[in-house]
Amino acid sequence: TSMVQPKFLSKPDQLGVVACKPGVDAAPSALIESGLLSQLRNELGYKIHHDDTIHSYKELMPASDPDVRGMKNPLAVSAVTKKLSEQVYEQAKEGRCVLTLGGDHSIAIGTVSGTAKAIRERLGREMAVIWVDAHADINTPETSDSGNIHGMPVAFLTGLAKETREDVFGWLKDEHMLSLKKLVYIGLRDVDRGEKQILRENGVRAFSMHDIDRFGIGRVMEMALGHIGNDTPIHLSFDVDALDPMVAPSTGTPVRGGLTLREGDYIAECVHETGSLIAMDLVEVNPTLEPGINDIGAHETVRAGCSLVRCALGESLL
Ligand code: 6HN
Ligand code: MN
Ligand code: MN
Ligand code: MN
Repeated sequence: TSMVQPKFLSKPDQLGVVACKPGVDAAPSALIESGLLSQLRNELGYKIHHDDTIHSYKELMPASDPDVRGMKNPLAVSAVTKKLSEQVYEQAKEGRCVLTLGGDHSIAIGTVSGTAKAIRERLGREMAVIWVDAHADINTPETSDSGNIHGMPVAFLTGLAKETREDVFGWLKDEHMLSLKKLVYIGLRDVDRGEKQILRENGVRAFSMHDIDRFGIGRVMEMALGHIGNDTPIHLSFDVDALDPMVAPSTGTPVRGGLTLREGDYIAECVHETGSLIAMDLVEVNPTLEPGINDIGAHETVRAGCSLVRCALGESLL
């Protein structure tokens, strides 16, 4: 066989798992109940480090949480992502790959900052992020129409959005940051005007559905990984709404014309093959948003999510 040798993990057979549900209540439990962690353990051979808790972080929720610069629930999201950042950091600094089951995409403020800090400390390197999503999630509070922080995580992680208030993401320091040069998008098809301007002005590498149609997913992955380079740890942040709503309907902001199941799995497989994967987020799975009948949509979405995770962690190796 052709076992992939992880390049940046000191404990390649060990997986840190963080399960948290802010924003989308039922997702981590649905993923875990459908057997995801036992599959990773029994079929892929991972030793799993998990506190057997699905964190809701209720203890961190403020009594009152008025908007700041138009952001909704700023204190709650800041406190939760700060805590999550510490949890992910604790796992990543051990040299394990870290899987986070969310939660809406605002949790990436926690996960990416946590791995970025751990990788800097352990290896003295800057990591890259592959953001697979229908959306760019790079609004600043000022460009956002919705005020929803799940549309802003990339802006905070790259320093495009800044806040001095410690309790409103001011806890994000230099060691948590991601370079805009080390960010690659795949699957974009619903990008706000202000976001397009940000992407253009900063020369961010982005592969839209149009690019996937033109070049095929194979070429797109070659180009995306080529941009990141061989010698860079990769954090994969996968928003399930990158997939077409026909195959993953149970999500908060579905956009038609997305990735097929195979294209999604292929992205995850290619990232696995690099040997550079150090963390993955699976976000925006929301089984309570049930557009189909008899739970079919929720079940299919959970199945698709599980498949993405297994592919990123090496399932398809022959
Ligand atoms: N997601 N661009 C829109 C906004 O509200 O800023 C949608 C964001 C969706 C976020 O899917 O993770
Ligand atoms: Mn997203
Ligand atoms: Mn999205
Ligand atoms: Mn939009």
